[in-house]
Formats: sequence, structure tokens, C-alpha cells
Amino acid sequence: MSHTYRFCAGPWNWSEGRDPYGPETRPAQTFDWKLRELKKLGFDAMMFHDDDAVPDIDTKTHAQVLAEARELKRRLDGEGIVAEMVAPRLWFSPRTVDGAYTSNNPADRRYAIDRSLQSIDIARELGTDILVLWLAREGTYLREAKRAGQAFDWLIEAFDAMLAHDPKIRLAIEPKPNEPMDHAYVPTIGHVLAIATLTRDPARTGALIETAHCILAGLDPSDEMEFALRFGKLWSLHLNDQNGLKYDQDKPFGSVSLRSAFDQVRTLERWNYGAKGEYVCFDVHPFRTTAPGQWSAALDNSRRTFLRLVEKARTFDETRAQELISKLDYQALDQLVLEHLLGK
Ligand code: GLO
Ligand code: MG
Repeated sequence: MSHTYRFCAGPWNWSEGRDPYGPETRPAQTFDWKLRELKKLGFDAMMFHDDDAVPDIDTKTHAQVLAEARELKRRLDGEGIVAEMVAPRLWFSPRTVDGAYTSNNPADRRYAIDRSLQSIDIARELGTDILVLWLAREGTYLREAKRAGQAFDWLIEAFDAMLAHDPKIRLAIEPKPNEPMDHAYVPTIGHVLAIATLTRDPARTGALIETAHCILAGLDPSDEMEFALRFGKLWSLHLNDQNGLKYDQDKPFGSVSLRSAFDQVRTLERWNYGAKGEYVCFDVHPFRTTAPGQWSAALDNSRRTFLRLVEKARTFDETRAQELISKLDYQALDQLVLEHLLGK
């Protein structure tokens, strides 16, 4: 229980304040600015959508895409920042309006697979073996529009194509139960691990867990993490917070429930998360009201809260907790946790 953590964020975590009811509230910042901010904040890695790494990706040839990825790698090396993962952003394109791997249109399914294979090539150039798959539009608004069994076959077919494309790539599937879809086909970590068993290489098919997504599924984030860790499958992590079953909020880590955040950190401590090179990523968004001067606060605050909670996890009176557990005195255990968090 003594290792240090390494932190990661993505360019989208400096979002500009847009929501479904109103436009941006901050002017966009450049990628170079974000890279410098990341360094200043004490982060070690950046996570990338394919089109964060190579903007306007669909207008470029494969050779151009790879050349730009190589150039990005040079810039990252220059700043001392590692690329943690690459994720194909399959939910913006007009070719994925009906979903990507599970679209009812075969040409669009092909597009999604090809773009994912290209993302693997980008990952290779950037020096990471993790391809994150947030299956944003793989689900339904309308039950009768698709058959779940068929959708699972298409998902497995797509995962298999990716696993075959590169013998080193590892798929970290990021489950989320809803939004943008009404119901997603892979809503929880249990679904991820079950579907992994049907791929051509289950050992290279694992998970990324996001706090808010567990809460949206009505599940406890630390238990979900513990489940993935028990299977050796927690390869990346998106910490943030979420106020109940609402729209996806991506609040700073610990913002809604400090106690839940403590439980998540305690789980990571117990399993030595990070010891195999995994990063702690914060998938947070600044509040809409945030002024440009405080733009990085959601990330900085999340990291600060995380580190304070690591101290709380390491100084928690485990002996006393065990005594209370053996007597089933959960009333006292509850208060032990609360007073520890309150600083008594
Ligand atoms: C949205 C997801 C999203 C992904 C990111 C990486 O709810 O959390 O932010 O993590 O696109 O694939
Ligand atoms: Mg996420």
C-alpha cells in the first residue's frame, strides 16, 4: 500500500461549456496549451480519441494519419507525456447515426471497423497497447429496431477484427448503461467480461470503468471496480462523480459523494492499482460557468481530492474496523468511516 499513482486526462476534459440547451461558454483552447497545462498540473499521460490525435481524420489518407500520429508522438516525447490510450470516436460521424458496430447498415458497420483498425495503428505509433471502446451508440432507442442477439454477434465480430489486426493490442471496453442511447448493449462491467469470453482472445479483452457510468447503472462504483480487478481486467479508469440517475454529469472526483470516492480509492489501494502501469484518468468536465482562468480546476481538484483520499485510505484504522466487523457492529463502523473522513 505504498505505490504512487500516475494521472491522465484527455483533451476533451477542457470542454467549452456546451450542453444540449446552449452553446459554448468559453473559447476553445489549442492542443499545445492543453499539453502544457497537463504538465503543469502534475499529470503524466494524455488519452486520445483518434481524431484528437489526428484532427479531421476522415479527410486524410492512412499514410497521412500515421505520419501525423508519429509527429504527435515526437511532441509528446518532447513534453515528457505518455499516450495512455486511443479510442475511435465513432459517435460523431454521419456514418454512425444508427450505431457503429451494430448499425443496421453493413457499409456503416464496415466503416466503424475500419476506423477502429486505423485507431490501433495510431495507438502503435503513439506507443500504447490500449484501445478504449466506449460503445456510445451501440444500443437502441426503439426496441423493435434491432435484435440484441444479432448486435452481440456484430460486436464480437468487430472485437475479433481488432484483436486479429494487432497481436499486442488490448481492448478496454468502457461500459455505460445509457446516454446517448436509451439502452446500451454493454451497460455494466459484468456484460464486458461476459462478452470478452466470446472473443478470439479473451485475455486481451478487458475493461475501463468510469465512476459516473456505474452510478447511472444504479451500481456501486467501488464494487464494480473490485469485480474487474478480481478478474485482472481493470486496465484503465475514469474517475469523476455523478448526482444520481440523471444526465451524465462528469463532475470532479468526490464532488457528490466523498464517501463513495473514499471507497473507490480504498479499492484501488487494496488491489495495488497502477502497479502494472495503469493510469488514474479523470473524465471530468468543468462547470458551464467556469471562467477560462479556472479551466483546469476540475482536473486539478480531482487529483487533489484523490491524493487526499489516498492518505485517508492509508490511515484508516483497519484493525478497529475489523474488530467492529467481527462483532457486526456496523453502526460503529459507519461512524468510524464518517469521523475518519471528517478528520477526527
Ligand atoms: C462518455 C464517456 C467518454 C469516453 C471517452 C473515451 O460518457 O465517458 O468520455 O470515456 O470518449 O472513449
Ligand atoms: Mg469515460
